[in-house]
Amino acid sequence: MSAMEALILQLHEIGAVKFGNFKLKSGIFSPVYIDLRLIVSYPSLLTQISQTLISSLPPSATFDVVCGVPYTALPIATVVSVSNGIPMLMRRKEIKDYGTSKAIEGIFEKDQTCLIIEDLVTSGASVLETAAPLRAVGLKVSDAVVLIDRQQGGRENLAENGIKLHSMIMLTDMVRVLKEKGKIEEEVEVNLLKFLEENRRVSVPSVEKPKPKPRVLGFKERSELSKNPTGKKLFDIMLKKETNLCLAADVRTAAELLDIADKVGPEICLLKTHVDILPDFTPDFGSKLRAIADKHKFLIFEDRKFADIGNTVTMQYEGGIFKILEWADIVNAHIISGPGIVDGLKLKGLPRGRGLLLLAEMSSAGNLATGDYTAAAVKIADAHSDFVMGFISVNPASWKCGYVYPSMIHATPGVQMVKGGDALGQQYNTPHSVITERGSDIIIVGRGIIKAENPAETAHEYRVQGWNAYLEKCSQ
Ligand code: 5BU
Repeated sequence: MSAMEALILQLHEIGAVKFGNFKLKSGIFSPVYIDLRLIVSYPSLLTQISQTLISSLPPSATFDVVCGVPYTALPIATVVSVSNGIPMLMRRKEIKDYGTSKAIEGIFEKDQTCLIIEDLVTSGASVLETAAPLRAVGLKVSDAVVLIDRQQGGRENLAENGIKLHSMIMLTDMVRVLKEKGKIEEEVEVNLLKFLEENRRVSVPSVEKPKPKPRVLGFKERSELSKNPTGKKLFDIMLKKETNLCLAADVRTAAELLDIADKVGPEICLLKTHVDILPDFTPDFGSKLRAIADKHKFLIFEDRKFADIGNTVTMQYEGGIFKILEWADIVNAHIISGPGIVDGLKLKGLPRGRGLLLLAEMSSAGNLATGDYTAAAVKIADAHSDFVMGFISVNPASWKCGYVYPSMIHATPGVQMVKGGDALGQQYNTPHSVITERGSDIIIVGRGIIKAENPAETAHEYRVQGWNAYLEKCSQ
């Protein structure tokens, strides 16, 4: 008797393979049900499976680490790891919204290859769910090994995603062996072969494989699409520094602002100011902040929220005490006064290569920047894409124009580690939800960082969360 036949008989004996009429996760009814969760109760069987899995792989399947698909394959992967001396990784099914919020636990290096281990494959959806976060953190996934292949399209679905499936036991082999050994009647075998014939390909359920959505472009491709020099620069900085964090530096004094800018500088792509809140502002503030920005390679965004007619804003932008045009790479504007405001700011800003963010949405409760107002902001941005580099937005994924608006940058205020709000109407979402579900690019964080005991450390945590969420979005 071959090792494979012995294994099939043992699986049948412990009741891991049952025949009848069962509803599967994919919704179809099946004459066979396989429950491999039982194998944890049979240590010698678990060892045997884990050893045979690895020895059944062709030499072409090389890898540095293994990762089991949670949960049933976790013990199999653990035994494979221990008995073959191969390091293992674990994928979290639920990503925490706090702490390090890692999707993948364990130590690895970028570009290492990870073998996925699975107990049973039908459509391949579970393997794909595990491959996505592995790929998002820079690992290569080219092979998956499975104990039992139900032969219902998993192999093809995985191949389409660049993963070669290696199966230890095919369902048809299993049924043949059980019939030969007198464990099942001929009728059961015929019934099962008919079922397989009718269900050759179970598609990956729509949750795992959404309807063709526009592909999420990365910052590199989007930098090429941006028509504004500061927009391009910001995309490039984000990519190079691997950060999509903007610090809202709402501190009490200019001295404090310069201090925190220097400390948090390495973690951010952008520093947002409200220069009119600083009691100790002096004319050299701009040049001092610029020097820090150049040192740490971040851009400066004065959150001035211009709102007047074109002629007035030209003067507000360039003149007064603050001379914002001199030192701020980016400013923002409401569109309440119509497109003339963009023309006015552009007159001064574009010759200096500056960029403008339009307030398409706001984070505060009950604000009026919704629906048609948001759509009007998008229209104005389109008509001035040489100067408008993006939007202040809260949920661009919900915009009718489509959430992939690749040349524009979407920056979102109202971000903290925990969803909630303050006593004056501010509303907070988490970095992960802002970047993935809400389709934004940059998280703007103020009090979440500046009120922390160690702002630089906390900024680092926000940065990791924001950047991992971006990588996750790109890998989908
Ligand atoms: P917070 O401390 O993270 O709540 O600070 C948010 C910052 O973003 C603060 O400077 C606001 O002025 C700014 N902001 C905002 O919160 N909501 C908006 O819609 C816009 C700006 Br626009």
